[in-house]
Amino acid sequence: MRDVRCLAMANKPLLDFQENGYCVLEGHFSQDLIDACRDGFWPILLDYLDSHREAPNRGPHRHFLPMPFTPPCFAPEFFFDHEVLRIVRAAMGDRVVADQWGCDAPVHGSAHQSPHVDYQRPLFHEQPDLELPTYMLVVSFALVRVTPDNGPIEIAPGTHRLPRKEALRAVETSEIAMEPVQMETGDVLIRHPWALHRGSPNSTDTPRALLSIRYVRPWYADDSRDVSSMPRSVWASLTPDQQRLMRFPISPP
Ligand SMILES: O=C(O)CCC(=O)C(=O)O
Repeated sequence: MRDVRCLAMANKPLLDFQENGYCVLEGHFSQDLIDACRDGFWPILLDYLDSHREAPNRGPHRHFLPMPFTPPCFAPEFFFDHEVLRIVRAAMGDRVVADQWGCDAPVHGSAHQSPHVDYQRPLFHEQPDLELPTYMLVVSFALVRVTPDNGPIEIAPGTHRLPRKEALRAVETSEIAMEPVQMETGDVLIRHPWALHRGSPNSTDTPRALLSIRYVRPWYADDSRDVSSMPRSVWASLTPDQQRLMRFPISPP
């Protein structure tokens, strides 16, 4: 009986992901890793925000920038976490690859985005609403606590399983309510990019940095977001199994 309960607990995140289009693993990543990542990345983020203040690329006062692969911004633990990969592989098979690594940072003055999905084109344009198995998903974690004040991502649960028009109508009429995802540092959000979602306003003076890794089935490719190159020395420090999971450009030595 206890084993059955353990199994049900272990599978809950995967079932939530499949049913609602997202799940959260609470307190999953180590605080030390997050703190080190934040310490390394914060000056880069502030410089970027300073030079791109007038050129937000995700709506007013909302920025996306590719994450560097230099430690401590990059840590293998973020990409090769056993439990996260168990869920990713259960959803998409053993041969998944990671192909995006970036930061979304709404800043003071940002507003609600329109509800949207994270793919630009349906896989089969002639059947845009064809119900397909998952072929990409996004794993995110925050460098600061995400509270109602600093712009939690909002997700409309279950909309990844609806035809797009129906999903949009259900959200517009509030038949399906958007759920703000508040996060502690260390929490990991695993999200189906087809579930309608939107950024919400950050009314604080601290950028809300949410880092995301996209995993895809090995045959799927698009260049929907900028990515940084991985320094050759970082690539060389990975095991062959880890290298097989990473599909990023590698910088020349
Ligand atoms: O950062 C967020 O809260 C969501 C951002 C987003 O969905 C986007 O820019 O497409």
